[in-house]
Amino acid sequence: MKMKKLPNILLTGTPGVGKTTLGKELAQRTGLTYINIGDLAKEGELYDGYDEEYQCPILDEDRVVDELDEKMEEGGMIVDYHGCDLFPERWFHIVFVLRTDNTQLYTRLESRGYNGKKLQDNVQCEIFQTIYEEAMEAYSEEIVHQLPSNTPEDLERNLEQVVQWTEQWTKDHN
Ligand code: DAT
Repeated sequence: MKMKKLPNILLTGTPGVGKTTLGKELAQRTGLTYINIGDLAKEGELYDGYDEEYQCPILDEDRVVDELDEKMEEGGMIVDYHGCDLFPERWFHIVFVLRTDNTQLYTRLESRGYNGKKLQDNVQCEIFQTIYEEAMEAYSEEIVHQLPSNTPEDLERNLEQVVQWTEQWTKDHN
């Protein structure tokens, strides 16, 4: 019996925009598998050195890609990461870049315990739409979509939209 084809979805954007919140709920509603790259790296210690400036380990991108490649080939994955140009383009059928207003993001990151340069740099990353531009360069522009992620209403609207897209994609490919 042939397995049902399911899409791979990338959720990306500056830390704090709501990728994890959306991704986990999306997995519940669609039955797709949620993968948090930060958690995966931590579990497998997929690191290559330590960044003194930001006080965090540096991701070993090659090992992350190797670790996931087989699963991604099977399909049905929701990947959550605050970067997007480390993954093979062929992995994803759609890319969502979540966007949050600066003041809102500042508050969220502050309550996460970010301060000083780390807080400033992340808010600036959002102001300069760094991840959106990274996504537009790394993937075909037609598959890159921005999602506003400021309020619970935004979250619900995004959920409904992505669930609907997933159902349509699955219908079209089976
Ligand atoms: P990320 O995974 O992008 O770092 P998160 O899912 O952990 O972000 O969310 C960061 C915080 O913001 C968390 O406290 C939940 C809250 N949040 C997420 N999406 C939201 C939304 N649409 N409206 C209001 N708050 C939201």
